[in-house]
Amino acid sequence: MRTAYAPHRQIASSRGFATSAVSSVRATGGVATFGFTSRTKGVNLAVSTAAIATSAVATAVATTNTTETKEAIPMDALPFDKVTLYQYDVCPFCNKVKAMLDFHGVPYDVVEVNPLTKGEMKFSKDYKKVPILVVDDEQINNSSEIMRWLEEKVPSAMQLKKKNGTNKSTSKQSEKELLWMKWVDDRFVHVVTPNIYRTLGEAFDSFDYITVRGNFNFFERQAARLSGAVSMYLISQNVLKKRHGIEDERKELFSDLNKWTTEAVGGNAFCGGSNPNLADLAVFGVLRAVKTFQTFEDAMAECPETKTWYKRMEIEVGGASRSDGIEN
Ligand SMILES: N[C@@H](CCC(=O)N[C@@H](CS)C(=O)NCC(=O)O)C(=O)O
Repeated sequence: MRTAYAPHRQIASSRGFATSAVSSVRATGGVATFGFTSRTKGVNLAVSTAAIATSAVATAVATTNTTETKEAIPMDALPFDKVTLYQYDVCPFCNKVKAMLDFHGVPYDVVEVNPLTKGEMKFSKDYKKVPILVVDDEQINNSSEIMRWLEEKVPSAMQLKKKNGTNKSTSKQSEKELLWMKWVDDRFVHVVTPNIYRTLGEAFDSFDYITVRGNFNFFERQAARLSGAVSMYLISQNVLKKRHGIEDERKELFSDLNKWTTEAVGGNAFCGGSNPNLADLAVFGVLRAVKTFQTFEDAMAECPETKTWYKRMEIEVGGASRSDGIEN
């Protein structure tokens, strides 16, 4: 069955981070993200710090390669025809959405947005952050809103829940899922960010990634590499950590991950019980975004419970169902 959607109806989120579109080094303004913009000699140098994460250099990851390609849901079985994700490749919020799409095997196109010009997002008049998901003619903004929207629309998600019975959305379970999803957006992302800029070396590693996976022209790329790492290191130390009350970023990351596995996952396989719920996918997405960085390696070494849960999630999520064949 196909549903007719209103053209580009926007589902705007009221709970999104308050970063401005031309964000963040207005770092004082609400950089809750891996993304920032700095001004260098009049050039508006926006760098997806989301970049943070995935260096194209596939450094040995403390996980096994379990990402078998999962069979994608045939488009015919879905209530829509075309799914396009506008993203910065390693933006943690975009990675939440990719985890969701991959988990359900929904085929999707990816448009890598140039963070300087945002030319690819001209169609979006008021909302200038990523991720944006366009499904046929409908635009959905904000990672958590997108995940919820997909959960309602993608039949396999519902079937999975019915079949197993353990993931029933009782109000208690929904509350738990909501609580931890909020924790990811309000806390976890902000703990991961300063970790990837913890030292100048780590900040440079992060920005090396941008030069490989981000959508920059040659000049933007060089500028981003040179100024991005230093800027983000300083911003992270002087602004982000203070804003989120973080002293020792590694220590707090480990403690947050232990909190996640103890309180959210508990004695179960997942926060969602025997199946992942949206909170599992959100935490997984944020971690997968940084999987080639020292932060991730340290976290897996220091938090064995998280490593076990992450491996379980890797199997559940499977390979990327994006149409360009690039792994997430
Ligand atoms: N609450 C939003 C936050 C999205 C967000 O802040 N995205 C960053 C990239 S990581 C962004 O687009 N910042 C604006 C910019 O780069 O200009 C969500 O969950 O989707």
